[in-house]
Amino acid sequence: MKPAVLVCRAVFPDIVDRLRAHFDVETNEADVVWTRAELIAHLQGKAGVFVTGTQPIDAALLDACPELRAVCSMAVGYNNIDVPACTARGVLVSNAPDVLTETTADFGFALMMAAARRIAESEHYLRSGAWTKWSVDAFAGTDVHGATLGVLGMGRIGQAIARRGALGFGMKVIYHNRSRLDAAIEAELGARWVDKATLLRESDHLVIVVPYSAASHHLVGAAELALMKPTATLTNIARGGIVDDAALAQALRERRIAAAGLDVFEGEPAVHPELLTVPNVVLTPHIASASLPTRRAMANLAVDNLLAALGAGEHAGRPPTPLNPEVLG
Ligand code: 8YV
Repeated sequence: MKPAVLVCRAVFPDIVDRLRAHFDVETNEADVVWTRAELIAHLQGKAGVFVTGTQPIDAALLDACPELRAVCSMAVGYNNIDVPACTARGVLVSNAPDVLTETTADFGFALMMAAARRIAESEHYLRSGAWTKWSVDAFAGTDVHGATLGVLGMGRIGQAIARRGALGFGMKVIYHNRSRLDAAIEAELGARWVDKATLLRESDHLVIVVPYSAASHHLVGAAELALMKPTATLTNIARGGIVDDAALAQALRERRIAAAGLDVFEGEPAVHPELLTVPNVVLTPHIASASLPTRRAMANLAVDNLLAALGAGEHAGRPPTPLNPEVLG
């Protein structure tokens, strides 16, 4: 009998077919966002599950699904998965790094530029019919080229954004991260490590790219926003909850910072109501990795991992991007 696996959300059918060649596959063609109880019900008898960045996989769920052997996500961020709980139960976990780095960095840069140059705000103005004459200072924003780019979290995506800023836009790059980059990478990016307060004080454009964890919850709140320049922008493409959205909305309304670009939100898909009414923020629905080729690459990588974790396919027994490889051996 073939092992049974579950694909939690609607995924490119041809990519799901790669699983069907080896497994009995249950899919969610209707793309229903299952409750926890529904997810547990669908997981009964399944040896593997394909998840996205939103299905919570924790100890209690694992205990309710004792046949589960592999949890393979098409997201790079894995704060929805309790990896130690999986490891303790011998369940392999994989994420989907690298394949989305450049696409996500492109989007982070676009959001930062849109905030700095007031693109969304001015587009809404035009669409509303309010544009009746050209004016010298209408929607005058802040420059990106030559400005100081501050990167909070200097992993793969942070470095790709820094590279765009330094090489493409002549920006001075400063960053804050728990660990410093190698000197050679700092030199290539022209990036200087600074403490968090210096990063907040000196950045003209702050881009947040840290993973979410208890330690990064509200890493940027009222106190941190108070350190920023009134002309600065803040862009968050990491996870909701890293920025205190209520404090950010207030800072934007009071023009204590100039503008923000947000792709992720606390409690998304709900968005803090104050953010929906302040004009100087660009809001997008968690789409930083959403180019078609990249979303397909992410899904294919999750499938590669699921096949391999359950002993099928060309990488059988050797998932390409495991988070807890110790369970394999
Ligand atoms: C995904 C993401 O779109 O990879 C991540 O961590 O946040 C996004 O790129 C989403 O989570 C897909 O599952």
